[in-house]
Amino acid sequence: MARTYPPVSLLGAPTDIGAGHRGAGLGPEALRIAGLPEALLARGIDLVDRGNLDGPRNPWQPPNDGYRHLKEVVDWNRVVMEAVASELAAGRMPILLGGDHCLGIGSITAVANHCRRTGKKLRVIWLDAHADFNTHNVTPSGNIHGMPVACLCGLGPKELTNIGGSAPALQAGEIRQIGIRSVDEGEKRLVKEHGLDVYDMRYIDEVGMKRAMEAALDGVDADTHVHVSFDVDFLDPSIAPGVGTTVPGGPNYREAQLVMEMIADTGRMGSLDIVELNPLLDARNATAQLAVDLVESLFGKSTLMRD
Ligand code: HAR
Ligand code: MN
Ligand code: MN
Ligand code: MN
Repeated sequence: MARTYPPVSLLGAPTDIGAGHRGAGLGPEALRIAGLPEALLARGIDLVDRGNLDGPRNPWQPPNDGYRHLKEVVDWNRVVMEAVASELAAGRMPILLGGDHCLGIGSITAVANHCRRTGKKLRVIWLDAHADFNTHNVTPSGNIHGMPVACLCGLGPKELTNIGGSAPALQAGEIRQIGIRSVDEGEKRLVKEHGLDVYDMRYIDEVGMKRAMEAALDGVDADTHVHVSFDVDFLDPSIAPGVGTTVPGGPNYREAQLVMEMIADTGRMGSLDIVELNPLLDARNATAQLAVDLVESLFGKSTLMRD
């Protein structure tokens, strides 16, 4: 049976406020130019592009007390959280076009609050090369895009951990991380302490992507809201060079497709972030085009034999 999807809203968040390289702020436009709206419309999805959100410019300052641009990061995340919340309240599926991954704080806080309000279970599928579980004490960079998962789990400055009204926004048990292959020393300790469920590349090499995704999606049922936070640096840099922090040894094209197809098969995706795309580092927008291709699979493009 062909699936039907809820109406979708595209929300652009053109900022690199949490990143260590400039350029992720151009991500929303690169995804549009790569044909994201048309691709979803062609799949029969009821789609509205809300255009771009507005927030502070990037002052490009060094870290202060272990955080770069904390105030601006908070401002951007408030804007994102409110926009995502209002789409969810209207029964729509928000797709956040980042922007760097610090925006996952606002996006996922809004999703978590929505799930509490509606009594849904939440499962966050975090596709990334990085665990993004740094705190200001252990961060090697001060870049807040390395901290969103920690903030969501209650570890971080109160302006971010409490952005949705109470902390933590998320229980560690609500998140599964896939594709991880770069975790800083202090960050490793925190990931273990907090019991994050991590399907790292070693695990994927050993058991295969199919079994990793079966484990990550285990327990997803009709009452579950699946949020996908797709950091484009999840992908192997040989197929996705257009990101600020490439890490070798990521999923190849087929593995990435399988991830998206298996998520699509659950029929439970309720919200999505596409983050860390950096068009200034890309080769003729190829990484954006690949991201669009993979998002089509998230919306069931490849289910030919299973409909
Ligand atoms: N772990 C490093 C740091 O915290 C690099 C983080 C890079 N982050 C992202 N998001 N691209 O996953 O500085
Ligand atoms: Mn990330
Ligand atoms: Mn990353
Ligand atoms: Mn960091």
